[in-house]
Amino acid sequence: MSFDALTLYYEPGSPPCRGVLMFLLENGIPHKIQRIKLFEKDHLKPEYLRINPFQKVPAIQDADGFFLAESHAILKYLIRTRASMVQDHWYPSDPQKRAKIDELLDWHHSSFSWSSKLTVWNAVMVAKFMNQPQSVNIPVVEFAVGQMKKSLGTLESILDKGPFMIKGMEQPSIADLSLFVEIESLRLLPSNVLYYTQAKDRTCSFSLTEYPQLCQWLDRMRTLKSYSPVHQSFQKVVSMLQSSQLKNGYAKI
Ligand SMILES: N[C@@H](CCC(=O)N[C@@H](CS)C(=O)NCC(=O)O)C(=O)O
Repeated sequence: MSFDALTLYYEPGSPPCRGVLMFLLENGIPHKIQRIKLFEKDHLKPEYLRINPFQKVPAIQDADGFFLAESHAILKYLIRTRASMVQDHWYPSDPQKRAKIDELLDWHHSSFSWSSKLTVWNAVMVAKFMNQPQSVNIPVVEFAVGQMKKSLGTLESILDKGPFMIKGMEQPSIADLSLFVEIESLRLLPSNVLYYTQAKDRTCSFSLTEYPQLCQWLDRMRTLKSYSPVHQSFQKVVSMLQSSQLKNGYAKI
């Protein structure tokens, strides 16, 4: 099988898409990118549903036509099929380290990512970019922010034990990568999360500076060579939001 023909179905605003692309670039894995525009509902079109019936990005198509969705499954598939290209620290062969990575990846999707996505999607994408503040369900966003803060507190305490998320590791794993892209997207949030909604006078505060260990870890992750190329357009959006609303403050660190 020729691996050159790996296609990544990608939307730059999507954290799991950025995580998969960072992984491909970090390990020099040849790939092509096909943009899926969520705002234009490309992910609901019949030709994409054939690739990913779950109606989400990211997804990949391998050279032999094999399709796969879900970022964690994609990362592990790439590790298994391109073993010689992938540096061991991303998913070490040591079974206990690997099990701890799996544990954190599962926890991420069951406990953290839904609250983060729900918050950013409603408080920024729907309220600001789609200009539909009236359709944001405020109690749901407040609940999601509470859950998100609880998860960030858990990650903060995990980082008491070492520079990366897996104890005993001096380099990042795929669990660090997957969490990183999700947490980086929280920079889109204003310091009053409800600022763009119709409840902007209600306070629902958020700042990553409340998690100092996490801030240091984010800085460590930003030194990866794939960070800048993958986050260029994301950074433009953050800057645009910051310059239009500086007086409100941002969850910037
Ligand atoms: N657990 C999935 C999450 C995928 C996901 O939620 N993708 C979002 C973008 S970040 C999406 O495609 N949303 C479109 C929709 O739900 O309609 C993964 O890790 O790949």
